[in-house]
Amino acid sequence: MLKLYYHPSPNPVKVALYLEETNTPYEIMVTDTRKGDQHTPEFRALNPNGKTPVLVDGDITVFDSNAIMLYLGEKIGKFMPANTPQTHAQLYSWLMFVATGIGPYCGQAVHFKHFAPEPKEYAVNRYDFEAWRHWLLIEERLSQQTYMLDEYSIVDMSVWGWARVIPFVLGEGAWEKLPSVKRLLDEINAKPSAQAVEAIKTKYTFKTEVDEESRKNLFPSNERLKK
Ligand SMILES: N[C@@H](CCC(=O)N[C@@H](CS)C(=O)NCC(=O)O)C(=O)O
Repeated sequence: MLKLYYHPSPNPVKVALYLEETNTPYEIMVTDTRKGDQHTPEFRALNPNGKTPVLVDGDITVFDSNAIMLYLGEKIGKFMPANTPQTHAQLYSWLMFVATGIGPYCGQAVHFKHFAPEPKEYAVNRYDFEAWRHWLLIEERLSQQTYMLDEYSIVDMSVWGWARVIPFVLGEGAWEKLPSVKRLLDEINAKPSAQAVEAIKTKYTFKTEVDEESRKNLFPSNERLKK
């Protein structure tokens, strides 16, 4: 059975959504990043980058959420556009846009707004600006068509992973400027597959506090400031 090394955060949830959407059996391998599970030698052997998710499929290991989405899409053959240069150009462009834009800028916006020490005005401004800029491009796309590609696909699932946490990233009023993103989020949230993903965090125990131990495990760069 597939093993999904998992924490209930934006990048791992998109993979769980794909597995639920395709009724693919999988085992959750709890990887509690607040407790430091991502830094063990066993985990680093699976993902040298020390981050969730990782998928183990027999003797095959895939890390990085969007790589896993492509791996599963190609293996299982569902929620992938037709294999033409035109449709794959759109697939790769938008999936990489999520991977290199939405994910990193939202992640840094969250870090600086909610977790970084002062002074942080410059960084908050930059990452909030960039996170907004990226989401407004998704909004524009989704205001013109129902899904990111011609049909519901792994790209929408990747968008969903981060759309779930938009108020935490951009602020409580964000949906007013992102109605089409909210439409897609609501549509996916209403699916039993998405509800099954949300239930994972209640079936397993994950640390919720962001205390000194969590900060040490999530933000190892802070250690350099103490020297
Ligand atoms: N590019 C990676 C980023 C993975 C990532 O940042 N994962 C987060 C959860 S969303 C994590 O494991 N954080 C723990 C840490 O940074 O130590 C992907 O898309 O999988």
